[in-house]
Amino acid sequence: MVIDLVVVAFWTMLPAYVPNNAAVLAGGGAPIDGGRTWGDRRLLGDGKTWRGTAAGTLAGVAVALACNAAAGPVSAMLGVSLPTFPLIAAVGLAFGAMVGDIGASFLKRRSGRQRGAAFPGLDQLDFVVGALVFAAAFDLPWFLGTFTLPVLGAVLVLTPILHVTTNVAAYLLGVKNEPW
Ligand code: CTP
Ligand code: K
Ligand code: MG
Repeated sequence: MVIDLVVVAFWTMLPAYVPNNAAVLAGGGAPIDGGRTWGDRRLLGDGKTWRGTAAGTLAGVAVALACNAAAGPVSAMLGVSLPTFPLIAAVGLAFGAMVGDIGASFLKRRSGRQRGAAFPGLDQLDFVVGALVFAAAFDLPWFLGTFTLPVLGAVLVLTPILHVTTNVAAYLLGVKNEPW
């Protein structure tokens, strides 16, 4: 069933979805690039901070641990088989999501985009690519067993939709400066 697939994809990516939103709430303080520039442009910009990155990663791992505790009952309730997250896989998903977003900022600055500028496509998938690559690198057996092709496909369709809706919501709530 398509709905089961969407539920599994959403659950499996939760530790990667939470970090960026947590970083928005917790961000601030020293930028990772320390203000450094390459040519006349910043390396990453003031929007990528140590505090946001650490808080985002911790939040994603915390969500994974909560999911582990809830996986049994929630699976039974919904009648689907939801995965649990080994700690190393959780760290891979959460930290990878942050790294993907940071990598996108690097590309944005290189291409002349100011902090906060939109980069359609990249904005919606940077953290997914980062999360998947790091999860695979940190725990390949778990990754291969969890991200089957149908789940992967559902993730790639679901994520941009969720990203757009959560960011518009965060913008309307006044917690995010731009609706992307
Ligand atoms: N944030 C942070 N550290 C991160 C990611 C995000 O502190 N690693 C915080 C920053 O306060 C940032 C906000 O979350 O301004 C929104 O994140 P994002 O939209 O990714 O950053 P932008 O400010 O839009 O910067 P960029 O153009 O580089 O994406
Ligand atoms: K971003
Ligand atoms: Mg932004």
